[in-house]
Amino acid sequence: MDIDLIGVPMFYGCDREGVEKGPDKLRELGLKDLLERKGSSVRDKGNIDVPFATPERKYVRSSKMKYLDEILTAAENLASEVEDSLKSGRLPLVIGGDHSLALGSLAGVSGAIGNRHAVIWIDAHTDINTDQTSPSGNVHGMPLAAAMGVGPTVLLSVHGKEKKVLDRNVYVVGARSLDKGEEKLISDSRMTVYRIGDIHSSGMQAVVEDLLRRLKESRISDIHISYDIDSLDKSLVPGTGTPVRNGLNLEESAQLVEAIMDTGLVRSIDFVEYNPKLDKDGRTAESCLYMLDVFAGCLGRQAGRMDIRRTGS
Ligand code: HAR
Ligand code: MN
Ligand code: MN
Ligand code: MN
Repeated sequence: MDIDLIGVPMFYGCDREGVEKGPDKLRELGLKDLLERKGSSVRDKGNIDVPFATPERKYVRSSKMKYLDEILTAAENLASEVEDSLKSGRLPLVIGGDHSLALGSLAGVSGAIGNRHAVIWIDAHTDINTDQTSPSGNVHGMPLAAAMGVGPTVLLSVHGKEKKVLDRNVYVVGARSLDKGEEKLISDSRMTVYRIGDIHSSGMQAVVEDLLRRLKESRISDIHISYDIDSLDKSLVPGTGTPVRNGLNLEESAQLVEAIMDTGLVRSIDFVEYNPKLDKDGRTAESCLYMLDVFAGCLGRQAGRMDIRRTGS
């Protein structure tokens, strides 16, 4: 696969420093080399521009969404990069940074592909809060709602006003830490949520089969994966801002990622929430590299450029 590596050195969406070092740390640990060894051709586009801000900027624009201006600027910059990569037939691999970057990556996907794609959100959280339901004001808990057209206009209007994905084409896997407003949105929408309880009672294989069947029934031809490392169990990722117990193990996560990747329909990927500053013993880096190796193996088996044809949204 022809891959564009794009770093997003940003912590504004989680309001906890260190996660902005994620992209450079993963480069230092040999990410490009890893992808190339497995057979991909990689162009490192570097880090996107993220405006500098001191804590005084936190509530300047909004009392409910921290660092809103900075996050929106970064999202616009990222959306353009992702859209350009897709239009040139390359797969954008977006490395965070916190999960608010998905506002930009999903806007870029929608700019290039339209609204026929599916989003698979692998996460302990569903990230479907709005400014009204968020308990924290942290925008990394809001991007998936915004992408589906739910939330404040300002988050919905990144790189175009249309919905970035249709709720019936949204799948969350690994969820186990949800807020009240998020539960309400799940029951009011057509999104699919595979919770950790479902996964542990039926097994990952059954979840994967159900997911693939639904994608097929919906005639999905393009997929975006948004991989939040806190989907993994707390013990595997101490170096992330909001670790949650009772999570996926590496085998389950690899099984899931391989099944999705091997559809051959994945066009773009986010890999987010690795915080090197919190990773005291290197355990989290190890887990990240394990999962990136899984992605790399799948990507390496898929040759060349992608053919993206835009449909109306
Ligand atoms: N649901 C909580 C909030 O909105 C925490 C969500 C954030 N954590 C993440 N995102 N890492 O997946 O504040
Ligand atoms: Mn997340
Ligand atoms: Mn555009
Ligand atoms: Mn999360």
